[in-house]
Amino acid sequence: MSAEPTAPELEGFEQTLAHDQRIEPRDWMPDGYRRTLVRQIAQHAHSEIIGMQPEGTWLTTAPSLRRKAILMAKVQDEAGHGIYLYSAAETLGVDRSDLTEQLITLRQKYSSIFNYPTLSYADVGTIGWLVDGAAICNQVPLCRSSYGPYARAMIRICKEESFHQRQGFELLMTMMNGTDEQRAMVQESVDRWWWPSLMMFGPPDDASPNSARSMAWRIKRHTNDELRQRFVDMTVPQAEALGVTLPDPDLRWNAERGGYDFGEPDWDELDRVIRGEGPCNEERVTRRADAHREGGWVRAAAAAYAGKQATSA
Ligand code: FAQ
Repeated sequence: MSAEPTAPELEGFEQTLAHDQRIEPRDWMPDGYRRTLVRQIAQHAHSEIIGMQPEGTWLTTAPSLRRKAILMAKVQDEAGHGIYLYSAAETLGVDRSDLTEQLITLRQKYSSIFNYPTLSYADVGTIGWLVDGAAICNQVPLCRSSYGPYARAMIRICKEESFHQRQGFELLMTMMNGTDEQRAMVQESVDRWWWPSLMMFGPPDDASPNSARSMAWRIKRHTNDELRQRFVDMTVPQAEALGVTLPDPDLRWNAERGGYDFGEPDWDELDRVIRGEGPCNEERVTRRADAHREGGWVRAAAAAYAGKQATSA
């Protein structure tokens, strides 16, 4: 773990990357690589946990038992994703409780997307379709990330996210086949979530300070703009199948480059949301901090039980 590598250590690290093999927790790694991974994995874990809140709002008012059970399962899956990711981060020598402390004291970030409100039940479908859809686009390449525990966590997460995306699409399709009022709810919801979904991929490449280093280390496999383009290309035909319009007058097929041209997201808005000035930032972090405090007795009881087991073994 030394910051000053010996020549064979550095050579070993670089060879592993060059052969597209995985770096494992026991392997030597540069401090910068470790720090970048902790930053990204912690942010990702926090996003999964905070990401339970927007949809969680609809658990008590889902329109049927079936919809409620589906939503409950999805929200629980997000908790599981957070836990796999905190475990992956812990293999890098950090502690989950410290990471949580950094989140609730605003020293670590989480995805901008979860700072928008869920105003109608259609938002549950739109989050599944667009937000989980964007998450899949971003995360499938992370299954080949150079750090073993992160890449392995992503495999299971992606399988579940892909199921989430389908349930969102199915929910929206059901509503689109319903009444005029339901169709209007879906369209209104898609209009609100489209641009924030594009912002999930991060700032444009020329304003992304971490991308080049993370790509060289093979933590990230594609740039923010490449993944955003992939998402748009994947989503436009799905929007057509649903019968909704995407709120972008500049969206059109570009036959020459075999992809859709699209308008520029409002990058000032992304900056504001990341700075903590989005519509729900305060509410989300306060709720997370309250839940952490109120759950203190559960952690204490679990630790006492584990201690008892260890002494009686
Ligand atoms: N929101 O230099 P870059 C999900 C920050 S999980 C907030 O481009 P990087 C599942 C960035 O951290 C969604 N902050 O950074 C689900 C950096 O700040 P720092 C989460 C953002 O790391 C679905 C600064 O801006 N997914 O949705 C955002 O190379 C439904 C400069 O940016 C992941 O975390 C943003 N959108 O690329 C759950 C995937 N974008 O740290 C519930 C893994 C950028 O230097 C319901 N993460 N920033 O202070 C990644 O792929 C990358 O970290 C990026 C950003 C692409 C997010």
